[in-house]
Amino acid sequence: MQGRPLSFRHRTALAVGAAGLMAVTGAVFLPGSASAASTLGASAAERNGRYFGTAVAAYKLSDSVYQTILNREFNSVTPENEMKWDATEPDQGRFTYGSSDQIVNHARSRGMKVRGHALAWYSQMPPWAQRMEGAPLRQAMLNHVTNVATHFRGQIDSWDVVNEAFADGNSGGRRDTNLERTGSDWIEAAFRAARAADPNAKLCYNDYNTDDWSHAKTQGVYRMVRDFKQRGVPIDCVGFQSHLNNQSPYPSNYRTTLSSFAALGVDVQITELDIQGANPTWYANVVNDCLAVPRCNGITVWGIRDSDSWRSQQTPLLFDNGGNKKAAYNSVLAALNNGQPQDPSSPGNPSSSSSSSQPPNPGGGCSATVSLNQWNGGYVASVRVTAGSSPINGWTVSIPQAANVTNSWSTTRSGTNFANVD
Ligand code: 9MR
Repeated sequence: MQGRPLSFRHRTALAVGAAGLMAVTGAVFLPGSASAASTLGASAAERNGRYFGTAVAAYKLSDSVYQTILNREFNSVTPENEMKWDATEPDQGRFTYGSSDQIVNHARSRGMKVRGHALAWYSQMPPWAQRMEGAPLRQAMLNHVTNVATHFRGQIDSWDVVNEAFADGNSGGRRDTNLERTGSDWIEAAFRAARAADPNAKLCYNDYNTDDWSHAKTQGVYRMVRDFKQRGVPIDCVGFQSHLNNQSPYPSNYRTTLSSFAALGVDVQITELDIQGANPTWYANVVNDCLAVPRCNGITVWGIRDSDSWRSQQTPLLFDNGGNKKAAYNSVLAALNNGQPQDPSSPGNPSSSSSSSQPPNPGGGCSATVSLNQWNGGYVASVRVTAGSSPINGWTVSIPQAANVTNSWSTTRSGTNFANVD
């Protein structure tokens, strides 16, 4: 094992073979016993209660093809535009909730979660707010957050409290907007107002182009979240929009991004996923990465059919214009169904205890323990790698001989004998 500096100290790894040796990272193998849910939402729910959601437009709920797919496949919705500032407060102090209530009622009456999107955002502000600045804008923003979060109190699983407040490019700093110019603490003020209005909703910061761990923008958001956690600003989650395309490809360190944020003590959510050309491999990678991070609550795709997408010409979604499942759909469902039913770190997980052993010679600054749980048809081996005096973010568990690996979760294998995580 080798250590490299970073922020989390423990990782749990699981593996199973039908007979013989195993090893790897964060994986469960259930030969012959994997459940095979037939819809995205049902499968995600079996993975520790995760959700698989979609953006929804209220005016499409009367489209029978659209509604049939929505109700069949998804267990979370995000109003695509209906909760934005321009929709909910078109004139200052006059709040309108018709279309947002319609989506919330549709979802909740069917047991779906609702992601609220978005309370404070420089874009899609109503014209009256666009014209404001300084203290009056700050007060209007906080009043808006309070009013909208109060209206939906108790109905929202997670709120995008602040959306897209960081700049693109290499600065790692904030985006220059009229909200930013009200004082750089406007973001934490928005979070505090949201917490006061709806204490039970998870409060998220949400942004795009924050998928690549090495990007300045990702690091800028990371520093803000770390600071918020240190100072007790009420933030519960970070949303990664993950609009992936040829200019913003799936990054191989995506899992590192998710786990690094999670290590700060926040949940992570993939909030607006779409992928140019609906590359099935990239879609599966995103699912696998979410499943590998216990605090990744779920995935939302940004629309149902390609024709519903804000980037429809890129055909980035899971269903074609006729509502037929695409290859990416099958890839996503297979990845979900391959995920372990329950995270090893969850309380009460029966596979997390049984026998355990310590390798004779833990290497470097870290150590590992292995615990084994067997049942008919296979076994789960849990490998817990623990950092030594300094944190690590890269390590490898090697399999001495090729194990009979039948399935994996949270695992990147190279060759037949190694499992790597970074
Ligand atoms: O999909 C949304 C589209 O219908 C709107 O015209 C657009 C206006 O800004 O917003 C789109 O959704 C955005 C989301 O609210 C925030 N992240 C980027 C999304 C795609 O632009």
